[in-house]
Amino acid sequence: MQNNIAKILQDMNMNPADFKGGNLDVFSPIDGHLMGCVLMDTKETVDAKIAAAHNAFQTWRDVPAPQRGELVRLLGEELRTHKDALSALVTAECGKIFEEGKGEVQEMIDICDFAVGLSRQLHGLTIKSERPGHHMREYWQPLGVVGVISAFNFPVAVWAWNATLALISGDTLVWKPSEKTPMVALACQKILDRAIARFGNAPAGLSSVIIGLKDVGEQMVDDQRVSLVSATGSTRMGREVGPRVAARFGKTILELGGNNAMIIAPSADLDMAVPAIVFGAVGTCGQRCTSTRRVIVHESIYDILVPKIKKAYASLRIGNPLANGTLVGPLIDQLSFNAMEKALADAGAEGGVVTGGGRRIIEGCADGYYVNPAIVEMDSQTASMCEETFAPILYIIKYTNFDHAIVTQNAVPQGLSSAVFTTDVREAEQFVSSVGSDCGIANVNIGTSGAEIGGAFGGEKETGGGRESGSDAWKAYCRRMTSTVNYSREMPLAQGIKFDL
Ligand code: UN1
Repeated sequence: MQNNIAKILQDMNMNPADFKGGNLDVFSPIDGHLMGCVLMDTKETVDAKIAAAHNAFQTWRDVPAPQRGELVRLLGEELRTHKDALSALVTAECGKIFEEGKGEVQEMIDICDFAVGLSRQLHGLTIKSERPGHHMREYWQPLGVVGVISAFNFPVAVWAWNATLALISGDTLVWKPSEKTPMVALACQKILDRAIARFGNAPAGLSSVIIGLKDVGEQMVDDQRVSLVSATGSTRMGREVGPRVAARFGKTILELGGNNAMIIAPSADLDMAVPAIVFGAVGTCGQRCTSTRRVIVHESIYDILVPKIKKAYASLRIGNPLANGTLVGPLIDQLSFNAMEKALADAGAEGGVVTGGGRRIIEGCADGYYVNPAIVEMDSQTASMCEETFAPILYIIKYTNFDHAIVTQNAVPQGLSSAVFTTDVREAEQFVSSVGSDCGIANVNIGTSGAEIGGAFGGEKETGGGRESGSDAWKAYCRRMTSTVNYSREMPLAQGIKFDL
């Protein structure tokens, strides 16, 4: 494994020595070995990086947006060159299977392409004025420094969603990655630095990484110079970050916990539903914020669907995520494993019938926390089903009435992703109607996870309400300006007010 890492770093022209001699140990979830030891930022270096980003903003905001797009285009090229190596490092550091690691880097490449096009499309509105000889317009101006907080489970794509949109919008960046995945963040910085070198004249301090624990993140969150904090992680984290940023009137994009459900209707095509359920529930070892956590299945097909899911679970290849053919890698660490065990114990106490669960020892990876993905059959939606446990636990309950299934789906505090499997057009349309799913993502005949970058990504309620990635999410990285221009020779007031001097 250690040799693998050295080879991966070499493939990215990175020096393994850069990851030694620091004060933050990085362990691979694959086998628990010490991958590296990186240097944490101090109060002073965090301050210097924010100051540099703030300075860089003064010039970057004035670079024409399509030129800013050129930098992002070069970043996309560098990512294409280093896709396999970066994907392998993602796998080594966060444990997702190599195929999903590549998918994550592909999301980075896709958002680069999207942002390059967008850099020529940062358009505002023209609005008809009520006054003669007046033009009213809306501009989207650069906002400032964007602080990104990202989680271990999508350690590079989430940064790219934010960074690319911020850069083309004219913003600069400071990134606080999860303390569990600092190496991939430093690798992304190297890759961006290469693009910046090719670009030629980007201001110093345009984008930097700050490494450390909670205190480093808090310093960034509280810094007045950081105009927008885009934070991805737990609802608990969002509850702290949101009010702190709001207290200084900063902006936030919060992308927090999910508790995503699939409703499986009697007319569903089960050959499609089963793989979608299984990928949704066990992909990334159940550690996506979009992971499928609940299946709400019509009683008439329960006894057909559940055995099919169990059969698929029995054939899952669990093991080293770098190995060919593995479908389920390890959990991130022991704490995650403990949380899974506790959730399963709670489910049992609530009357759930648990299949699977428990640790699985993988040869050559004895210190990794591999688990048997679990299925919990419940009579109704219980308290523990309303919590997000970042692990492969799939709760299954029956429904009799479609309206009630939607109510059950919505009756959790989170509101990220949802799906219905049905071939009944009425059910499908109801699900995406105003009285349907209350989530930010509502899919029909597609699973809850694996969203494309082209749509706005995020969710409602305790998921935080933010939107990243595609559609018009870029507007959150901009300052909206309304401008009225009087090109007449009169000075009329709005609302017909007379104020004759
Ligand atoms: C996350 O888990 O934080 O939709 C993001 C998906 C991925 C992104 C997940 N495109 O599953």
